[in-house]
Amino acid sequence: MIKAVIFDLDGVIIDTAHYHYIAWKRLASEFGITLTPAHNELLKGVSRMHSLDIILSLGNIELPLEQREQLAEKKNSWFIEYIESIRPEEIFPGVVELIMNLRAKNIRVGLASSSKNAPRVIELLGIATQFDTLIDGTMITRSKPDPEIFLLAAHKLGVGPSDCLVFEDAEAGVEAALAAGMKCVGVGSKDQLGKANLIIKNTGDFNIQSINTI
Ligand code: B16
Ligand code: MG
Repeated sequence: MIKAVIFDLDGVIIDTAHYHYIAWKRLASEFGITLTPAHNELLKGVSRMHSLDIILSLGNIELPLEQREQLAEKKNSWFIEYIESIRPEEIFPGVVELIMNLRAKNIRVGLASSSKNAPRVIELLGIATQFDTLIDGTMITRSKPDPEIFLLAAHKLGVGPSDCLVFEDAEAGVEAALAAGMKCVGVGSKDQLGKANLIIKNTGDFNIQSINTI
């Protein structure tokens, strides 16, 4: 029996993944690197510094830590600028209803985002009170695909990992959920998320009646 559902944020509840992409693309272009949507799949769900390291490795660029931290900060300042215009209307269709329906079934609901900006995004969307626990990138030491974030969310929700179902749009996130011993719904395409127990195109497509048969 699924007792808790844990949602990723970027790409599952709202398309902030797009804002990450354009900010990274802007930074990459300063190094003559053309970031493509395929490269971007590698960045989804992973931490800011790890994402930067992936981008620099595309151009075979090695830089000292101090300079990499400055670059990560620069990307983040652009990202923060982009997200300030986020409005509740940008929540993907059917997501608020899905969360309400889960809560009506006494299923606990958590959020587990690798993003250190997740609290601000959730505030802008006005949905903080919908979650029984909110875990963000400031609360973990290892980002997805490590299972730490989902295990922490399950612990805070007071349920065992095998009682949890995770919604993820990133390959690293699907791997993290499975490594935590949880079931995982992949939101997106089979090409990236083939390991998930179920793949749906949009979060709102999920049929809550099938929750215990995944
Ligand atoms: P920040 P999620 C992840 O969020 C993003 O998918 C990933 O692209 C980003 O690098 C990471 O958060 C860190 O974000 O720079 O804001 O701390 O998908 O786990 O909600
Ligand atoms: Mg995501």
